[in-house]
Amino acid sequence: MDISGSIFAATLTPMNADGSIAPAGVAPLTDFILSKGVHGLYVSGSTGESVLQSRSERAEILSATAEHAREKCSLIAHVGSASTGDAVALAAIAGELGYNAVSAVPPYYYKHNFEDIADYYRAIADASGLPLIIYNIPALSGTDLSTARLLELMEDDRIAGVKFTAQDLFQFEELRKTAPNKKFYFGTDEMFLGAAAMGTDGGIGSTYNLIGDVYVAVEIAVAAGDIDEARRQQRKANDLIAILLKVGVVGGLKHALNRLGVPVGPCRRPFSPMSADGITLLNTWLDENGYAP
Ligand code: MN9
Repeated sequence: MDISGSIFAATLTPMNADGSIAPAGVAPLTDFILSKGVHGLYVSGSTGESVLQSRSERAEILSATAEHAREKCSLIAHVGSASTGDAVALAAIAGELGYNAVSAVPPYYYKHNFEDIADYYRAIADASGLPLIIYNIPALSGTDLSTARLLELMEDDRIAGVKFTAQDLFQFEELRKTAPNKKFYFGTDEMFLGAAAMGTDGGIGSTYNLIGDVYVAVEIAVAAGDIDEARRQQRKANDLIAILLKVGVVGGLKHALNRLGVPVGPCRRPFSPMSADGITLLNTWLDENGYAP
């Protein structure tokens, strides 16, 4: 099955005031994201606070998203977990729900050897029957797969590519050049232009929930050879990202969307509410850039 489109929002998970999941919030959030021209959704990943959720909560969010968005855009289900059993169960659900692909971080917390990691990915591919995108995010997963190891995993036909959330554009370009039949999506929003300039199959990120149109514009400007416009757009994103990195990326994005009337609620603990200073800083940017309530 094909994964069409190149610009994917790594979706937030709507929650109620008490931190329980709010599947009813998925439809308005999806509609807001798609109204900005984004091509698809990457569901239940880092931005979705998935590691703070039970398997059944994640399944509910995967299901609510598929029901609302299956006919509207490409869907990638992130099913990665510390446990192969949980990842496999979610992968099977994603297959039944009509997702276009699954994705997974390497199994985390324990330091697994490469054979264990490869076995985990094979089990996920078997369970979903869908193309599998490896989610490489060494800063959070604790596993830094080398170029050679990523290429070794991709010898399996079912492994369709990599979501690359790291900063090494040299490694990214090497991977893309060496495995031209696979898809490589860049996941560090603040450097999307760098990846687009060197060549990428697309971008998947957290800030695409709010400013997806900016990444669409970067991609179009690069394709047109308009580097000045591409830089202007990336600078706009980076002004926001610099603030989000101070106030908290997921909490800041949820605050911005709530303020625009897209109800996504708070983050789940141990994430704490934003400080008053953080709210003022972020509101100032939102007001000055066309995201006032
Ligand atoms: O992969 C996100 N990474 C993390 C996606 O969640 C760690 C990115 O979209 C970042 O949130 C973004 C801001 O640093 O680049």
